[in-house]
Amino acid sequence: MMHMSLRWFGSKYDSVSLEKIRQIPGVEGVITTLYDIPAGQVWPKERIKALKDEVEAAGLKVLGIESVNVHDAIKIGNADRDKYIANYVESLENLGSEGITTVCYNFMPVFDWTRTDLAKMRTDGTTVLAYDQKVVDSIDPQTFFDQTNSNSNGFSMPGWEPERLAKVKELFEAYQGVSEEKLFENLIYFLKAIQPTCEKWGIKMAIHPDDPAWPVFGLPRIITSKEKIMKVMQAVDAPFNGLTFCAGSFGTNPKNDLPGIIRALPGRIHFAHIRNLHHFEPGVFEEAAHLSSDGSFDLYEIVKALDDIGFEGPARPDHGRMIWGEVAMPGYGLYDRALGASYILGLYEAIQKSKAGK
Ligand code: DNO
Repeated sequence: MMHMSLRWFGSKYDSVSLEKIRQIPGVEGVITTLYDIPAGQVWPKERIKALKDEVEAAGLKVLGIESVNVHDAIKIGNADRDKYIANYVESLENLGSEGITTVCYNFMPVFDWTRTDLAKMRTDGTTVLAYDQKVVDSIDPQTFFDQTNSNSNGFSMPGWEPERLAKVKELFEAYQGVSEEKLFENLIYFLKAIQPTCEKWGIKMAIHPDDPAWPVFGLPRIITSKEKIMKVMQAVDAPFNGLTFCAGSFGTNPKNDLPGIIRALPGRIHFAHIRNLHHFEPGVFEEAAHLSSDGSFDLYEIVKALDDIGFEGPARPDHGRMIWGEVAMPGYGLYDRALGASYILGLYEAIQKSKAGK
């Protein structure tokens, strides 16, 4: 059984309240985080407990964390990485002991997800996030970062934390010499180091694919296709080591067969991000409404593939359009994600009933 959730950044950071999330039919809980804790620092047990209490008091569950971010020293493989890994392990201990056992993270250097337009107007007056490779090719990373941050409706966006990215240039220098192979080795080193703690608490680590699914600004990317994710799954072949299946990220490359990726990973998909994109040409796309008819993906086939492999984790509607005049963090308004949740749950119900021969 798939568990429907909504991402929630915490009461200080999110324009959407838990009370509103609670009113979306079928949404059982939230995927949340301690947004103010920079990558590399320990998540205190009291803070985790307070977060859990707040969510539960609103009648919801904490279905997972997105994200416990990985410090760049770990990704780069710096001499001090073990210190940051020890902190990560402590955060996992604290989460595990509070019964929180699904943890999403990514291993993208410097930038997390990348979009070139945070509010592209569509013909129906809605706005969406969009990507055009030509724009990325024409500007330097610092300008890109500054533009992204000044167009975010005043919200600090996940993966674009000002303190981490204040020194984009230095970070880029630190990644000099980190090849794809090196980044992969550093990921495996990290996974092996956290494995005992994950197994102790039953924590499922769910790596998020790279978005877009190719190198940007010359930085290496290692989670971009079925072959690449299988390599990570095989290198540490244990159930704790799993994937956040993200339709929108793998789907940036039209060559990725989304249901095929899902079907290749039974037991290893711990979390699902379900959304749709509309492709114009290779490297140029915009995010669409969740409906299959609005974009390039077949959402029915995606939900069906998840169901067929026995997926039992949390799923969330991913980035929504900005509709009905809502002002929110780009991609993370209430209205379109609520429509997305209802649509996905509708597909899910139909799949269950047709399986039962009804
Ligand atoms: C963007 C998100 C990503 C994702 C991280 C996971 O909206 O999908 O920021 O949360 O890559 O660590």
